[in-house]
Order: sequence, then structure tokens, then C-alpha cells
Amino acid sequence: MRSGPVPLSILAIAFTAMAGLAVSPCDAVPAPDLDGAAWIWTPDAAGLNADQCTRYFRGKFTLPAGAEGGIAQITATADNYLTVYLNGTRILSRMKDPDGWDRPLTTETSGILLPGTNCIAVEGVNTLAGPAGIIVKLSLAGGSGIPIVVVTDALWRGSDREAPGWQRPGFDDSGWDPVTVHGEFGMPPWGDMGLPKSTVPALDFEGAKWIWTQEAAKGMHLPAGPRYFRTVIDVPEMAAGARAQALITADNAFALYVNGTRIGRGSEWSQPARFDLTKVLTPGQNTIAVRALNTLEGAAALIARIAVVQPGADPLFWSTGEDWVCSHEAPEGWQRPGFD
Ligand SMILES: [Ca+2]
Repeated sequence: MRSGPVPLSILAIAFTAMAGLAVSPCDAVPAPDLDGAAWIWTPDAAGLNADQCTRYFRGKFTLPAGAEGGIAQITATADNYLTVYLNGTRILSRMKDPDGWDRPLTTETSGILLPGTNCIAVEGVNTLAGPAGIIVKLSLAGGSGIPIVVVTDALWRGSDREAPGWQRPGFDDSGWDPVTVHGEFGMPPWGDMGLPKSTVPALDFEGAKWIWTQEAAKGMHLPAGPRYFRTVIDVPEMAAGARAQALITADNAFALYVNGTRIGRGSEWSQPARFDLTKVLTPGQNTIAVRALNTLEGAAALIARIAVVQPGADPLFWSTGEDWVCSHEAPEGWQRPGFD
């Protein structure tokens, strides 16, 4: 076993182009819609399906001082029932009509938001074994004058237990599981439910290269096991309405970290995963790290592309390529900024 950085291979292999993978849109103006939000459920779901059950979800977000004085518009629905809390206050609920998922609820609130940490909490009920999901979008206007959008995404957490105070911002959800993201608003079987959906440029793997360690220079009979990849990207100050996304897959599996935080994972190379990095990337240097796993001896490769889409500006892209580094080992802190 070698230690430390090892040479990287750029793989001259052509995988099927991944088309039709849309970047979330830029919402310069908050509107009652679910565009850019994802359908999520707890990780015990089998694909879209779950048992008849009740699950609890939390999505935290931070507001700059002054922003809490704005008016928040919240739109949400669930397959099948949901109750939505904002900072512990119940703001939306549909706990009957299991077929009502196609009529999203919407409301406006003020006076509930806080400077600093806020929390959207959702009780979701799947009334019958089968498709289960929740989807929520909060758009905040006024206040600081900066439009702020919060959506269900891979950063939400879920639990099968209703703990005291679980709806409140200060509740410790570190023991809750990262949610499973079913897909973006508009996906089947739920469709667009008659709500507006932006037409946006697709985020694809254009210009991205499949990479692996130098072991791949000799061919694709690669040993099973994990390999570790890193790069640093320099992100500009993101304007209001900017959206950041990552598209990534690996043969066979990966876990993606940004600035030391695990964003998500995937284990089916033919189904690239997309993650919303809007709330994750910070102006300046950001560390992108990937643990890629070759589960069986044979082919192994990693590909990723990150996009920042800003209103009125050309989109910015970063892709796997020569500027990534790799290692056979994962010393403490390997995924964090500042690691050598
Ligand atoms: Ca259902």
C-alpha cells in the first residue's frame, strides 16, 4: 500500500453521455412554486417506495440579521400527508385526503423568522405502502432586501421518531439521518402539479474527465477498494438568486464532501447524482473531496462537474481533470480544507 498522494490517471474511456440533467433555476424573484426543490424521504425508502409510516424532517437555514423581518412564502406538498412547522409554529397542514399531493399548500408568514438559525420541520405521512415523499420551498422577500430561497435537498435530515421539540431550531438533529433525495420537482410520478417550472440549461458532464489513480494507466483491471480524490475551487461571491449544483458519479460508488461536510453519496454509476451546493459553497476557496469505491476488481472511474449559475452572468463550471489529486489512503482530515 502506498501512502500519500499518488499520480492521477485521466481515463480515455467514453461512457454514454448523460443528457437531460437539468440545473436548478435561478429564482431572482420569489414566487409560489416548488421549482428547484427536491422530493425527499428518509433513507429507509426503497427507491420511491416506503412502508405505511410517519417520518419527521428538518431543514435548517441561516438568515443574516435584518432578513428575518421579511415575508416568507412557503409552498409544500407530500405523498401523502404533511404538517409543516417554521421555527416550531405550525404553518401548513393536510392530514386527510391522501390523493391531495397534487394540490400543493401555500402560505405567507411574517414574524416567525429569526436572525441566525431557522428551521423548517415537516411531519410526513405515507398512508399506504408505496411512493412517499415531501417537497418544500420557502422564498423570503423584503427584510434585508436579499431574496432568500430554502428548499428540500440533500442537506435535510430525517427520523422515524418524534422527539420532544423536534420542530424547533435549537433541537439537536445530529443523530438524524441525511435524507434520500428522490429527485427534483417535476419528476415522475408527481410531475409539475400545475406549478411553474423554469426552463434551465442542463448541467451535464461536458468537459469533465473520468479520473482514477495512476493504477488505471495499465488498464481497467483495478483492485477493489476505496481511493480518495481532492481539488480546490475558487468560487466568486454569489449574487442573490445564484444556484450551485454538483453532478457526480463513480464506478462503483462515491461519497462527496465539500469543505469537510458530507453532501451525499451514490452507488449506481449510470445514474449520476445531483446535489444542491447553493448553501454549501462559500466565496473563495472550497475543498471538494470524494471517496470513490471500486467494489469489485475491474473498471473504476470518477467523474464530477460543479456549476454556479448566477442571474445575468455566464455560468461557471469546475470538472474532474488534471487539477485533482488522489491518494490510496485517507489520513485524518483528508476531506477538510487546509489538509496537505
Ligand atoms: Ca404514498
